[in-house]
Amino acid sequence: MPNQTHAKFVLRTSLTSPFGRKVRIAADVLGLADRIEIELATTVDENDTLRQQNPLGKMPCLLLEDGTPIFDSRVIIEFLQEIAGSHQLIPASGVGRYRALTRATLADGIADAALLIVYETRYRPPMPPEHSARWLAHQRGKIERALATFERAPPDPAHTDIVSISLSCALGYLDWRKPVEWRSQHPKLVKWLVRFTEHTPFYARSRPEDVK
Ligand SMILES: N[C@@H](CCC(=O)N[C@@H](CS)C(=O)NCC(=O)O)C(=O)O
Repeated sequence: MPNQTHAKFVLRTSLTSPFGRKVRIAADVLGLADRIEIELATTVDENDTLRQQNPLGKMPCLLLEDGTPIFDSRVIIEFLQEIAGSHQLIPASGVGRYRALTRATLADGIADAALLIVYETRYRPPMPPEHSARWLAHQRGKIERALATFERAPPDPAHTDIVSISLSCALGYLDWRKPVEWRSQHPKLVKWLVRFTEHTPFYARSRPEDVK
């Protein structure tokens, strides 16, 4: 891979994607935002070049200057951290690294399950107008167990890392799409999100609700 020290990148994402939001926040925290141009992507459009860039048709996808695609959000954040010469978001090694990555995966699982609930409506034929109750309960179970785990041990709100970025974006997605009502049952997480938002101002500036 050519030297990336001064390179510019293209980020294929929508502004409402919780996973794209993770990357946008990470880029801001790492001081790389002005080297990343956002090119909006639409996952339902089969003519969108996203499907050539990432055959899975998922966003976010980062493009290097030579067109090399990098995905998924966690891999992009690893890449951005490396070119920033930082270990702020993901520890370099040791148990701390794998603990952070595991907790970040748990937080991403909330957004994954929430998306699958939203997609169940989007992709289901309109007639007969039936939801698959078992499928929805299966996804809600994942969300509830993951939220309960974070409620017992929220991250440090004064530390912006892969865990807090992933969790804040997952909670932001729950607030926006409302596949479950999470706030009444998770007072510690509600408090955590307020404090995280104060500590990481770009979080508020990247809200999907504000996207026109
Ligand atoms: N593990 C992936 C998940 C990405 C993902 O699911 N993105 C959604 C949008 S928020 C998507 O592209 N969905 C389209 C599809 O699944 O076809 C990541 O962390 O980037």
